[in-house]
Amino acid sequence: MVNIGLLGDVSVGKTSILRLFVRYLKKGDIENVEGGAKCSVVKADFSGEATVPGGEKEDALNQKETKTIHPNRIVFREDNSNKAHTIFAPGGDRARAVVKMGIITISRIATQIIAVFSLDRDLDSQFEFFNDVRFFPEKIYVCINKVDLIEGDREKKIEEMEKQIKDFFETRKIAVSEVFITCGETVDNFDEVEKFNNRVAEMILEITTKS
Ligand SMILES: Nc1nc2c(ncn2[C@@H]2O[C@H](COP(=O)(O)OP(=O)(O)O)[C@@H](O)[C@H]2O)c(=O)[nH]1
Ligand SMILES: [Mg+2]
Repeated sequence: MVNIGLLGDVSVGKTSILRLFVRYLKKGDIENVEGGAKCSVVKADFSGEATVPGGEKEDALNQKETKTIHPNRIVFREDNSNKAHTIFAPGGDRARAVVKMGIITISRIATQIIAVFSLDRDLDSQFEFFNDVRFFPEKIYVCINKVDLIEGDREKKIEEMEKQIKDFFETRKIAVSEVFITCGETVDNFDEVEKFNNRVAEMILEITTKS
């Protein structure tokens, strides 16, 4: 059994990634991605989300903006092997004591960590989040999310960010096993949305089945 911890600054897309993965399991799309296999949701707990009053999404999409207070959690099972795995996604707002407690707890119990970054934002503020995380395995995975938000030379931007992230962790004696480029949202103005949505599912399957 693998315990994955999805860690990263506020709004990089941790909760969205978890929700997208649940949709892949529920709709059966999980069988059709690379390395796909039949899996079922054992438990999906998003009770750690609190609605942000007047959040910008509230009217526009009739889908309320939420903020993670307590860690969200899903448990899923690989149907063939019957192995169950858990993914935890705590909040990112470590200024709140209760959120910070969730981050520290999850970093302790996770057997695999995915450090999530947003491609469209400055890295310094995103790195700050990780200064508080005390328990790191020797090797972690990195997810660069929101790939759809970059116009122009996307490849170059990804390459630069990858290098900075690897340097950041390697200075702290943490090796980066693999970097996944993802889109955690079902946006409709991005022609490669399916490919990068699939990367979310492929990332989680690869990490759980490899370990
Ligand atoms: N365009 C785009 N938006 C995303 C993506 N992933 C998440 N979002 C949006 O970013 C915002 C923050 O996402 P959320 O999952 O709550 O981030 P968290 O704070 O890390 O849990 C939400 O409005 C999401 O809809 C992505 O890949 N592309
Ligand atoms: Mg969240």
